[in-house]
Amino acid sequence: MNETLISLIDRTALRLGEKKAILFLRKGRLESQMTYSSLQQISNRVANGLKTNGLRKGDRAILFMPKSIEQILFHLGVQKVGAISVILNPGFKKDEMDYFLRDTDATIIIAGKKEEALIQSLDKERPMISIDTGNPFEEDELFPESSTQFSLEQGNPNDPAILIYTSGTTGQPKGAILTQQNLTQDAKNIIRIWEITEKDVLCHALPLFHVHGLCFALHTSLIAGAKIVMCDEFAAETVMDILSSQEGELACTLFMAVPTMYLRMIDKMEGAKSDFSHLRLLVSGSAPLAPKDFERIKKTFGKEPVEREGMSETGMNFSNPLRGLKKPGSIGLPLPQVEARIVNPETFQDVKPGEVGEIWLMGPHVTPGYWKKPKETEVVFVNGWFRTGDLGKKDKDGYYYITDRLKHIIISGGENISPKEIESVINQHPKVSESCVVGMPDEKWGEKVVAAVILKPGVAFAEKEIRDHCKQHLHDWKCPKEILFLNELPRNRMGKILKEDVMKSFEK
Ligand code: MCA
Repeated sequence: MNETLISLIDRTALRLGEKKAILFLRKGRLESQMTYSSLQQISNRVANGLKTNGLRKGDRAILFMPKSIEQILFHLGVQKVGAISVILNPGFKKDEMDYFLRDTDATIIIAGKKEEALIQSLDKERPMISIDTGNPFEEDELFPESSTQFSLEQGNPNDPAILIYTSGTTGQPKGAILTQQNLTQDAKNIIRIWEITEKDVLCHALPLFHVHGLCFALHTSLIAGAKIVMCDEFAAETVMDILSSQEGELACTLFMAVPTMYLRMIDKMEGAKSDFSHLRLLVSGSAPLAPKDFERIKKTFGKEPVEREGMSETGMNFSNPLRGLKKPGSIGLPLPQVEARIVNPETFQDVKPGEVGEIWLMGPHVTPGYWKKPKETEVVFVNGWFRTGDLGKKDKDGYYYITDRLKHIIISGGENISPKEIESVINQHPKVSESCVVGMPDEKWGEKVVAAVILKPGVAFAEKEIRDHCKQHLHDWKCPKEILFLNELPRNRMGKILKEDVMKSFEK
């Protein structure tokens, strides 16, 4: 039988039985926990319940809810049906959700209590299951009347398994399709290079709506049989407490995070000394880790972080070695079966060793494309090679570095944000003539979203109106941290806006 993500997880769960799989903490307090056999049996009930609600193989199921044990059980249930999990950021606003409902044409939505009203306001007809994730999880909570027996769908490596929406440079996010083969290849790669086993305990403080928290952290842990200490959200002091536990059921061996999280925790530590020698692996990713921050992590935790690189479209591509030289500023070496080239983006010829070019990838981990977007899919592939849109180079030891981006994407607190999407929202404001959104370097966020705005002639100053307008139409994380009003936007002779010059106007 072809391996699928869920067949690998199910096999581990059946083998490990009463071993603890997930300890769920809410606001730092241990609230509920689940063994591998409960995970296996309840996700069977959920799969049967979803089928009763009309979900079929290949359908899309949107999970629009807070991070919770229920969210994981629905994700596994959707996978057991052979349907496609679409896990979305619960902070999305009405316009954003309207787009996702249309783009996925989801058969069913699993919504949290707070998110339910927003879905209702958009589409009363679409089947929705509303889940109150605010109370401690009870084992008989989900579909108690459904059978705990479920025979898995025969999987096919090319079947789409999840959609991960990623900011597009054209404005609207694109649903990167990850197939069963993409996910199983990715998970096996990571388990292998980081030697994840059932002896490990992962501190999971990432959201589940990106490949970082979903694939690199959750899927690998469940397949390897590790225990997961899962936080409902990231809070620096909570995570520091967990990571400081050297024994007891919250004692961890692994931690994965974005640089902003590490910096928050280091600030909280304020130089206090703690022994983290029980942690065998600290991973940093989703945004570049500055060499100075590599050193700060090393100083605070007494261990060098492993910086790695991935994409929503490919899962993980590069990692510094678990055992061996970790190079600050480098994203490390290609993972098994990841083929990488550095190519001149104009001529498509490989650059000379050591020179900068666009990183192109090929391998069983690479997406087949974007959901219902054939044009956007066509432009990212050249003779089967995936164009990352990242500029980089390789050193003489084969270590890769990302040096710049060809695509206009801002990475704020590990979140990829499209300037175009924000500009189009700002430009809808009746007082705005045009705008230009750029990412400015920022100690806290890595890059922060800022907007230069040109008001229409004769209208009054409108900063608060524009801020409120953004908050109404955009996820909070996308809203500009700074708004600058200019008389005109700097342009070259062709009329193209000069982003570098716009950035200069924000330099203090
Ligand atoms: C929170 N805020 C942000 C962000 N997060 N602003 C900009 N960018 C952000 N990323 C704002 C909130 O709106 C709020 O604003 C204020 O900061 C405090 O919010 P809070 O939630 O307390 O922030 P935090 O907890 O201190 O830090 C946020 C965070 C979060 C935990 C770092 O940003 C996060 O979970 N980032 C990781 C996202 C992720 O999983 N990335 C992986 C995708 P106000 O005060 O105005 O209300 S990339 C990926 O998967 C690739 C493929 C890969 O390889 O990993």
